[in-house]
Amino acid sequence: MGHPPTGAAALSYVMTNKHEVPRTMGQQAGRRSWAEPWKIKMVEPLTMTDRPTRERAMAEAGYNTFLLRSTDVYIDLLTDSGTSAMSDRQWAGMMVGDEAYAGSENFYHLETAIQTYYGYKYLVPTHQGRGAENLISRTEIKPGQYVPGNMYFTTTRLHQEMAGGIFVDVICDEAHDPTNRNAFKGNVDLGKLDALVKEHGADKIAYVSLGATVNMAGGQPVSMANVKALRTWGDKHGIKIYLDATRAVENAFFIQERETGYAGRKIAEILKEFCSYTDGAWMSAKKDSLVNIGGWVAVNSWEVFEELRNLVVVFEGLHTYGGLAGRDMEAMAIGTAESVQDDHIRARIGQVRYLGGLLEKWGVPMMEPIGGHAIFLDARRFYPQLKQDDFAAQTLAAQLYLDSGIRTMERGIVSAGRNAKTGDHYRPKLELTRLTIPRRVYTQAHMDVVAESVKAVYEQRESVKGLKMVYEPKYLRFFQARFEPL
Ligand code: PM9
Repeated sequence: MGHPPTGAAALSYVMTNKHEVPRTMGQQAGRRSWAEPWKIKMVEPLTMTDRPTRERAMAEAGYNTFLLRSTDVYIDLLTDSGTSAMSDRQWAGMMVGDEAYAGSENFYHLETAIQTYYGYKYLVPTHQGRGAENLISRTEIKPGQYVPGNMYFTTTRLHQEMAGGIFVDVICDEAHDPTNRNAFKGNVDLGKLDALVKEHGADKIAYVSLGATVNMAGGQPVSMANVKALRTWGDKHGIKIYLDATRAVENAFFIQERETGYAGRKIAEILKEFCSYTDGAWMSAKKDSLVNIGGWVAVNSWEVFEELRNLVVVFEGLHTYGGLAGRDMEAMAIGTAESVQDDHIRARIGQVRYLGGLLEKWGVPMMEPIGGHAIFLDARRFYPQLKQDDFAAQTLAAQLYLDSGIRTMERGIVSAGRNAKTGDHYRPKLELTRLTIPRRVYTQAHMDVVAESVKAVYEQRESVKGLKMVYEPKYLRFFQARFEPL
């Protein structure tokens, strides 16, 4: 295991990203403790259930945690999407919603916030991230074009495919190995991009779809050096770079922590610099921006904006509300400003690492290094007796719920879905169960309870058998598929 590099070594760390993150860095050892930069004003009681109740609920839900009722869940780590606790300022903002059909004051506040913190010129609000994905995919993809990206995301790839695009994975190889501890496992491999241009020609490439951080790779970051290099590459070939900015604030934290020259820079500055190398972005504001609903797409080109603004009225609503209430846009504008505060993001990732640190200590196999928004358990190593077709990660999510009422999510073969042309399962190398931490919601004591449950399930791992799929919906099957125990 290496030490943080200095001098010439630091340059190679940035340029090649072959540098390993030491475990002590993952846990922020040697530094004073992180603590939440807020105190609790309102609480929501949790339900605790007994094992027979959970067994019944899990069977009724077809062993799919998405089909559980939330009242049957104790600690909900299904997703960090739309599950944040809003601040008192955001709730106050909800009270000044301007619910005019057109030209709501809150839209202009949101527009200013996105211009200020993300730096793009033109903004179109949408009801959530996939609304924005639909608009940008329809605008920028011609049928038959390739869309290279740093690992697929479920809804993103589906919209790209529905617009006639063909997704191609161009993430670095390290991202597919859960034991590899490189610092920037979200990076695009420019060699893979070059090969794609060589094979098909630049005009067959719609744009580069850049996620930061990379959700399906375990919340792994993209370096500033990589996005800069991408910009240069895009300019050379006349290919645009679009950012999935859903967790770009968390990405900025890793750049501040790991990349030479950024230690003294503010998260807000790093985020804006990162975005400046891209042509535009789409956003699920339900994550970084601390709101329960909302999204946007923003670009620098007037022509692209014109097309997006045209389309939004078909699918979402007028271009000054995009399917949202005025109050939602106000909460999003305030949440955007709160999300880039250095203390906020340090505590947010500190909590994820706290949980990961406990599991690391107990030898539980997981995706390393610990990423931004979640702990991803490595179900292949957790249950070596199960084949991928036994749905190891889905099984692990079910076992965690049965043990303690904690709800997690599969991120493996079920999430990957099927190849639309061949009908075969996509078989991702990563077979992961995600423990996703909502922002500003749970305490350190909740994390202790979660860790203890994972440990208990790990200790009983040998007796576990897998699942078989008994119902499979056509799109995004992980949401509604049903299973039975083998
Ligand atoms: N992500 C998540 O839990 C919620 C839906 S899938 C269970 O991780 C990225 C990187 C996302 C994302 C949603 C979307 C779509 C786009 N990009 O859910 O439509 O993580 O707001 O955003 C989920 P919406």
